[in-house]
Amino acid sequence: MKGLAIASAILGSASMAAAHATFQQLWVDGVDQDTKCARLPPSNSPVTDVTSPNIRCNVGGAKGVSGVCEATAGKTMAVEMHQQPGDRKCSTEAIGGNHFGPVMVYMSRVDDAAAADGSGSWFKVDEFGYDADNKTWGTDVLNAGCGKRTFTVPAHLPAGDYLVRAEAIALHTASQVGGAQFYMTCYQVKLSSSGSQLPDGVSLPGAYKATDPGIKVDIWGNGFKSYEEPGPAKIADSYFRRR
Ligand SMILES: *[C@@H]1O[C@H](CO)[C@@H](O)[C@H](O)[C@H]1NC(C)=O
Ligand SMILES: [Cu+2]
Repeated sequence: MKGLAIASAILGSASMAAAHATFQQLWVDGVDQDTKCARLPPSNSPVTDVTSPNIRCNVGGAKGVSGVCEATAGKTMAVEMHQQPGDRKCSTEAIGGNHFGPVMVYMSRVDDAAAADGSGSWFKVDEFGYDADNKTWGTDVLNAGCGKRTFTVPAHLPAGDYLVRAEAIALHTASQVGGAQFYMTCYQVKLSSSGSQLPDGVSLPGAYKATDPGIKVDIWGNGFKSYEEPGPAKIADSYFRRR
């Protein structure tokens, strides 16, 4: 991977594209939905401006697709990332090279998942930032799991349509403002549930600042010991019990 990074520096952006990636597939309760309900980005290039509406669902992601995946609150979903469109080979790293950083999943309740533009309220349902004990990043978890990150959809959410936003942030050049690379895909989901509690959320853009400690961060320095994910705290079961 060190070799790849050096080659990238010499050859420039054309070879960098090989290390870039997109979230593409969705699994619902262990069943592969492929890209049926994914608003696939037009390329595997990152978004770098946290103030752009592209930070919601990537470039072109305000526009819906026809497919909607049906899911059930309290059961699992998995988001799946790969470097190239449709290349699900587990022998290829999901996100390559030195693209280390957190993996997070947000959800937003919407009237119509195929029409929503992502301008509503987003709450965080999953995150894996950095485990200092074993020096594992969220992106390492993706690479070890054939691109997949599995999480449980909170059981207390109301039934209805949602956008599910998967995000990986590559921090290899994030010691400078604007150096973090954001890779997002939104999925269109219809949720069955007997729940009735919708968490408070945040706006995107809005929730991130270019200088947040989880966005402008030197992960290579000797001083780097722990990592703080950007955005709101992940919704916990305790959040719902309070209400
Ligand atoms: C490091 O620990 C986390 C749990 O916090 C685990 O998910 C991850 O797989 C571990 N990484 C390695 C390389 O063992
Ligand atoms: Cu990159």
